[in-house]
Amino acid sequence: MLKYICIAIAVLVGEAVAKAAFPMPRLASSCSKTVVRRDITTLSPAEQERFARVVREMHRRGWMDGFGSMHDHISHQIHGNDQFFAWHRRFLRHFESLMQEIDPDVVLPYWNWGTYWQNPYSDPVLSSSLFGGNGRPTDNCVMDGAEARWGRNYPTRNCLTRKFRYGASTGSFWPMRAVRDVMKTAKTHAQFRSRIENGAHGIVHLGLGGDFETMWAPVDVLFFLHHAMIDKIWAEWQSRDPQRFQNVDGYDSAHQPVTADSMMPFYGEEVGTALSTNGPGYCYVYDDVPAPPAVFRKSKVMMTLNMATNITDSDVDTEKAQRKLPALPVEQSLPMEQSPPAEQAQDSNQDDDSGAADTSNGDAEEAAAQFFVNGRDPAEASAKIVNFVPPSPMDSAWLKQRNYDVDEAARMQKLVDDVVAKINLERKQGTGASAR
Ligand SMILES: [Cu+2]
Repeated sequence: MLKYICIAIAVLVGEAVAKAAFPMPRLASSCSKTVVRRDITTLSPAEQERFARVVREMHRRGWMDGFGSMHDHISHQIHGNDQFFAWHRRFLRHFESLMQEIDPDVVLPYWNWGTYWQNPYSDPVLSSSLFGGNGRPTDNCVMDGAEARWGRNYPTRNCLTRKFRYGASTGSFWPMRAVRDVMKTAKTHAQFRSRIENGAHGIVHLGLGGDFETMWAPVDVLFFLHHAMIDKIWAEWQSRDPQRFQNVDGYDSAHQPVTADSMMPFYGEEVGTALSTNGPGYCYVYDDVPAPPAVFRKSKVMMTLNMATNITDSDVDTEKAQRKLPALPVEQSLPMEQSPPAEQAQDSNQDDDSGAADTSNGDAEEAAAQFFVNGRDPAEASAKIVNFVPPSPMDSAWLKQRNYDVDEAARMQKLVDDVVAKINLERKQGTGASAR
């Protein structure tokens, strides 16, 4: 008990200091409702605009600098070790809760880079109607989309930058089929974390370049959508075994074991409290991942804190209700018909590697393939199946500099190469295989 009181005092002091510049709302100890995080491309134009409005306001208040700075300062504690998944889940929830201070009905969407894994630079998410694309050639400043001409004040005063890996293009990302391969084969949390962090996760940071490939990447809101995708992938892996909502394994940056009782850096809450997306204070599910079972771990630290400051669940809820802004003139309900098709939801839990996988994205993949036949006769191109291209290896200097595991990255490179070769072979044989 004394331990938790000490931690609670430390958290309260830390909060007071942090609050001066950057709000750190404490998580509620219950859920008044559970929200659905969706693929941003399935949001209606009005919902997308509403989201853009909120993030512009967060930027105006300087909060994006706060997120970039915070992530950069503790980067070695939250990357390259098994705090990675839980800490980033908490970090996303922090971001989402600040979004909700501005507009209580906005939910963090995710960026499904698996849809346009072949030609991410034609992904609508990277278009001017959403997050904008590459920085301009002269100074890499992002000039279009929701973050057009944004400035940042961390780590220096500059514009927000992106610098795609290959000039005009980012290079390929991972197809979901390769991600699901990892979901299937990784048995422990540590294995799964290392494979995802050093594979599918890293390639997106490297591909977008500029601020996105640094440890202050959270100055770019797109960081949160990319990490929501990573969080969704973790949630899907967890949904395959209920034990994964209760326990973690592996090591932290100080080579101490990570357990459900370990504290998350900066937040001072137990890792165990972040293991379920719809546990107390988190209160969300993903649109195509089965909802976690209703077994939650309540934080001993938070209960002690709430006792110390007399905050009860009902206070938190009332406080939230009072903060509600007047309703905005847009539809409030989530249009369910815009959710991914049912086949995809089934596919998310499917271990079967065969051609029975979801093919709803075939058009995007064919369009993606067309990119690589630029300059060829279109008739010839459509008559011929053009091979998909796997992501190219991440440079080892880049990996080392950012504390990635070079050996794991090489193993993941082999895995994604093999999966893409398999997809290409199946396409050639006309077995109707899908990359997802
Ligand atoms: Cu991170």
